[in-house]
Amino acid sequence: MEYLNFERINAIGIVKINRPQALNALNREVIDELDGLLDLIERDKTISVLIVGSSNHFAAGADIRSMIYLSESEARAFAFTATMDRLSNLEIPTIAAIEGFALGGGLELALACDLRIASKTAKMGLPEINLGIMPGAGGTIRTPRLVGMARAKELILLGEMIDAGRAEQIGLVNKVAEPEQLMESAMIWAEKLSQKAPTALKTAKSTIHAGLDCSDLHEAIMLEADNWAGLFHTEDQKEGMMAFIEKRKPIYKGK
Ligand code: CO8
Repeated sequence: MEYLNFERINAIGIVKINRPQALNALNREVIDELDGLLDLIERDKTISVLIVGSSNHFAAGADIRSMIYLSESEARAFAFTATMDRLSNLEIPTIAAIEGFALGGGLELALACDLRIASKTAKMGLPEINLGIMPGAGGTIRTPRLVGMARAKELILLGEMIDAGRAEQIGLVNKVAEPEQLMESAMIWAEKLSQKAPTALKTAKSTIHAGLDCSDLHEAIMLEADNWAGLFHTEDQKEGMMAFIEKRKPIYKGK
C-alpha cells in the first residue's frame, strides 16, 4: 500500500494514513487502499479492534485538487460513501485517533468509527460549505446523530473549525488526550475492547445502528429484545457468566 500503513499489535489492527504532502487529504487511491484493507480485516477473524490514525494530521478532507472539474456523475464515482459505510458497519469496534486537522471527508472518516479520541491540539470541522459544496460521506447524517441538529448545523453551515475541547464538550469526540499520549489512549481502549466477547460487541454495535435507523420506538425495542435473547445461543455468553460465577477472567471464542 502506498498511502496507508497497517500494522498489528496482537489482536489490534492499526491503520495510518500516510499522504503528508497534502495533509493526508483523501484521494481515490487512499480510499481504494482503505477498501482493500477492509476486505482483509473482514476476512481475518483474529483482528478484534481497528484503530484509524495518522501521523501529524488525521486528514484535511477529500482531495480538493481531484474534485475541481468533476461532473455530477464523476463526483458520484469519486464519492467514498460506500467505504465509510463499510467502516461504520465493520463487525469489530473501531477507534479514530485524531491529531492535527480532521476536516471534511477526514472528519467523516472519524465519524464512521465507533469511538473518537482527539489530541488536545487537534482541529476538526466540516468546511465543505466554504468550497461551495456540503459534506457527502456521512457528515450531514452522522453529525446530527452524534451532537444534535443545532450543533450539526452550526458545524456544517458555518464551516468553522473547532478545537478538541469544544469537540469533547459537544460529544463529537469521546475524549481528549495529551498529544504524546494519543496512541497510548487509543491502545488502552483497544486492549479493553479486545478482551470483551466479540459476539456481544458485534451485536451491541449493530443493534445501536439499527435502533437509530428505526423510526418506530416499539419496533426498535423489540429488535433489541430479539438480539439480546439471540446472544444466549453463543458460547461467549455461557463463558462470560460462568467466569463471573467461578471468579476468573473469561476466555471468549467469538462463537
Ligand atoms: N485537498 C488537497 N490538498 C490539500 C487539502 C485538501 N483537502 N488540504 C490541504 N492540502 C494541501 C495544500 O494544498 C498544500 O499543498 P501545497 O503545499 O502543494 O500548496 C498542503 O496540503 C499544505 O496545506 P496548507 O499550505 O494549506 O497548510 P496550512 O497549514 O496553511 O492550512 C488547512 C491547513 C487549514 C488544513 C488548509 O490546508 C485547508 O483549509 N485545507 C482544506 C480543508 C478543507 O476544505 N477540507 C474539506 C475538503 S472537501 C471534502 O472533504 C468533501 C468531503 C465529501 C466527501 C464525499 C466524497 C468525496
